[in-house]
Amino acid sequence: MYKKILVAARGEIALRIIRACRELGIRSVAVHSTADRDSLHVKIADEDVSIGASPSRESYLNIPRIIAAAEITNADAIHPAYGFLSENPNFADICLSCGIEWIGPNPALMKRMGDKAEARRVMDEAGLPVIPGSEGVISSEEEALRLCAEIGYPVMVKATAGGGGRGIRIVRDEKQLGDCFRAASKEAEISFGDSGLYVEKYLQDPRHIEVQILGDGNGGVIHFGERECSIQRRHQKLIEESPSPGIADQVREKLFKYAVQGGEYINYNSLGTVEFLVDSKGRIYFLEMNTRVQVEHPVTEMVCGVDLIKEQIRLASSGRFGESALNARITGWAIECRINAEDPDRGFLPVPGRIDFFHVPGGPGVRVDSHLYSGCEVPSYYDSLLAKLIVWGKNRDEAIERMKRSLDEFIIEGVPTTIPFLQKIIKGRNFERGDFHTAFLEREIV
Ligand code: MV4
Repeated sequence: MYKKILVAARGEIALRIIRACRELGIRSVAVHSTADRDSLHVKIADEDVSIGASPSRESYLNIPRIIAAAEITNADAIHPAYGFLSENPNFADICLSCGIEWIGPNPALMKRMGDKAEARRVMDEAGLPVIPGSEGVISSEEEALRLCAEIGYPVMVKATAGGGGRGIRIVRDEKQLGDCFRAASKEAEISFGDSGLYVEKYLQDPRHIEVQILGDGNGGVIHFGERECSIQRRHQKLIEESPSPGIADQVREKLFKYAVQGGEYINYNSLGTVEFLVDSKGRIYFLEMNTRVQVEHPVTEMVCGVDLIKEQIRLASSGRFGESALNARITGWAIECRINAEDPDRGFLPVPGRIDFFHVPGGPGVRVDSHLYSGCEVPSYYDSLLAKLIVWGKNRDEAIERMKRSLDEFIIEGVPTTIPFLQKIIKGRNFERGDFHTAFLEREIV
């Protein structure tokens, strides 16, 4: 087992990973920017290294500084968490060539799945149903016109280097295609340095459901059930739950089968997520694969009784599944709300500031993953996630009641938060019915 792990991240997820290290008897190293010098992840880690100025580019995205921090502290491995460098195969390669182990899949797989058009092609080859669309990246506007006429409008144009919905456009008809194509291509070039696009048939009001998997790199892949992630705003998930309400058990079993099949086909060797869209008729389509731990992993942990981060670390060091991963069974229901420092009345504008008072809910079935404490500062440089509130209940009704009372108990003073907005959704009729087709959240796709 590793003796020391450097966590290349900040916020709640850095804390989460440091906690897993502590339980495994592994020493932890936190890295931090100037703005984060008083952050909780720095306080609870065994060691910490200051890696640069507040902007992410100068600290959490600064590869030489992070590698230097790992060398100075003699860390055996780096855990990239989510965000920042977690999906950067180049960073993974550099770690490995410096003799530092990478707690994630092998870099070649990260690269393949990071290219969304390539991922589609590979999963099609693996026998997964993919959304009708282009076979790879489209090379010209003329080719796009020809293809889209074949597929039939509406279509979606997506950046191959994007993912999670960044750099996508709906195209309603042929007349819009040229403009959308050029705009998306330019945007992709600016955001990702890769202008490559692919197209897919636009599915009307699908559900977004993902399956958590763990692969051992020897052909073994296990799954930990699904997560319903349909409640999003501008491609940011707001509420996730497991299991997904309102899909038939046959559909659920197929999702598991496809996720495992996909993981086996690529010989996946870490924690990962296979994302699907499911239409109102229960038809399943592969969407993307994420090669990192995800924000919403705790809902899976709550229903499976597994510590996914510990299992991921154990697997990275030994190449074998742990007993608790192999014995995981799904019990009850879990829901997660993401609480952000944003003002819903000002278009969800992120609002940094001092947390004057912080009180978390507790009691049976309640978990809060947060890096906040009374008196801490929320810097303006990073994403606005303040806390994840996760509840477990023996069934969905109990989980919903727990979520309502936990949101009521939560006190965050000093910055506006999305708590009132989440309360409105959770208390609403559509959420209660598990009916997300009706798009009760404003669903701006572009
Ligand atoms: C789609 C889609 C419809 N058709 N792709 C991609 C990333 C994720 N944030 C949502 N994505 C979508 N991809 C095709 N071909 C619709 C969405 C979508 C969505 C899907 C399920 C639930 C909520 C959604 C909100 C916006 C976009």
